[in-house]
Formats: sequence, structure tokens, C-alpha cells
Amino acid sequence: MGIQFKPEQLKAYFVCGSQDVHGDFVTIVKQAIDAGITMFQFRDKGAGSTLTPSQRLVVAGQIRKMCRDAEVPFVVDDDVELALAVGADGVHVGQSDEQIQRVIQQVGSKMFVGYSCSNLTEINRANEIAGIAYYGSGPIFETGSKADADPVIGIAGLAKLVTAATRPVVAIGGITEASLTPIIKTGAAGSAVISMIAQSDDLKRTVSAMNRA
Ligand code: TZP
Ligand code: MG
Repeated sequence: MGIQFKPEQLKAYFVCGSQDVHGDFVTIVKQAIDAGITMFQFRDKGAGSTLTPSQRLVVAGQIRKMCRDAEVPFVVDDDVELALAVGADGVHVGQSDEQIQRVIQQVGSKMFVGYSCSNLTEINRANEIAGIAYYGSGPIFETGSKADADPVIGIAGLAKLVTAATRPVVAIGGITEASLTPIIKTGAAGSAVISMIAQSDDLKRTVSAMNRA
């Protein structure tokens, strides 16, 4: 049993993989943890990843340990095998990733499950599935971090999804410091970001802004 899911952990959610960083991946995650992120998602995928599968396992294990020491929930994106291998606290599943029902069965009570839902149809369907902890919804704005991103939903689109959702919603996609407060005003539990943290010139300021919003 890892860390139990709590909605407030979605407030300052850092999503990252080797493809998203210029410097050393593990160092940047350590700095983000020290700056106060409330959840971390290991999302190492795509043509830009610099890790082989065996390196990915090692690096995921290192970050997993850093998160445990800091009591920051550690989530693995779209790879149940890796999540189980490193004893993750959670696993995150997209609509076109591993099948949500299967994943829920596979992880049982060992970890919580997050699910990407980017429109009302997906939210309404997900509301009927037992065993999901939270929804990730977006992209809110244009993003340069995901090649196959769904259409932009904007703040108004997010507000509609939050209203329909029976679970906490974390917003994702193109989020900057200026959009943190409008996002929280929709009733979303927090923001999940890649570039805002991975490319921040002041991690303390950036992560504090997420926690304050
Ligand atoms: N899913 C929807 S948008 C996105 C993901 C993983 C990328 C978010 O990255 P950024 O840099 O915060 O826009
Ligand atoms: Mg995915």
C-alpha cells in the first residue's frame, strides 16, 4: 500500500519524462519536490525520450524513492507493469492507453487510478466506472508537450467538465501562472503541468503559485 489519494494532492501536479527536460531529469524532479509539488507523474514516452526500457526502470525507481522520502505521491503514466515494478502510489490512464477497466482490476487496492477525460461523453462514461480516483482534463490551452493532444477546451470547457464530474478534476495542457486562478475558480482541484515547471526560471515561485492558487 502506497500513499492514499487525496484531492488536495492534485493542486501542484508535476508531469514529466526525459523528453521534457534539457538538464538532468532526476535533478529537475528533485528540485520540483523541494519546491513543493504535491504529486508527481512519471510520463516517459514518445520520440523525444532519451531512456532505454532498462534505463527507464532505473530512473523511475530513483524518482520513486525521492517521492517516497518526501511523501509526494508517485504516479506512472500508461504503464501498469512499470507502476507495479517500482511500487507506484498511482497509475494514470488515457482514453487510448491501456484499458481502464483492466487497469483497475490489475492494480486492485495497491494503487489509485487517474483517468484522462477531455469531453462530456468521456466524463459521463467514466462516472459509471468504480475505482477511479480523479480525472485529468484538457488540453485547456494549446500545448507543445503532447503531439497527439485533443482539441483545446478552454476554461469554459473545463468548467462544464468539472460540473459533470463525480470525481475531482485536475486541469492539464498549456497552463501558465496566469491561468492558475481561473482554473481553480472552475472548481477544478488543481493543475497538472509539464513545461511550466520543467522550463521554469524560478521553481520556488512557480510551484508556490500553484499551491497558492
Ligand atoms: N495531456 C494533455 S495536454 C498534455 C498532456 C500530457 C501536455 C501538458 O504539457 P504542458 O507543457 O503543461 O502544456
Ligand atoms: Mg496517456
